[in-house]
Amino acid sequence: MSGKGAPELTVKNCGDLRVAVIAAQWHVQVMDGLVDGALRALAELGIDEPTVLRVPGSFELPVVAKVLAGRGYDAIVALGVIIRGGTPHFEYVSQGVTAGLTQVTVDTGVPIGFGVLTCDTEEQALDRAGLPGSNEDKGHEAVTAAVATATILRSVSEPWR
Ligand code: DLZ
Repeated sequence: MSGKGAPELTVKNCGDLRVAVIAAQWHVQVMDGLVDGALRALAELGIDEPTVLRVPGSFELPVVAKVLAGRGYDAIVALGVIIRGGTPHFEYVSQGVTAGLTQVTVDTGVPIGFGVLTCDTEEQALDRAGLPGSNEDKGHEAVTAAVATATILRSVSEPWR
């Protein structure tokens, strides 16, 4: 999957949205970049006081997302980095997180920005982490997508005039 073709999203009137960022702790340098990118995006959107929670690893993201989705958040952003090793563990954790977050967002109707990198190498992850020299900024992208989706949902949940 390539980052080419990503849209330039414009998101307006979202400063009042309640947003939570959940971030795993494996691969510290990459995670620091993802979290910084997410917080930068929130500040640009005028969302000044997001909830930020750190969980042990990416596998813990779905359960926390599910609980937060039931507590009134308008959008959730899940950040993690999973790097392939020499065992099938990579596949199990990657599939578990992806399926878990998908289930939570579809079942609850709360948009979840998917900022979980699944990479063969740490170099690939660093290139997507929004750090100086990175080509992509996936934490920033995940926030923009989640908040954009929350504004779309809010626009259609208002009564017809
Ligand atoms: C165990 C594990 C491994 C091997 N690799 C990663 C990883 O690359 N990225 C990540 O976020 N978490 C990893 N974990 C931890 C699991 O996500 C989880 O925290 C543990 O299995 C405990 O439930």
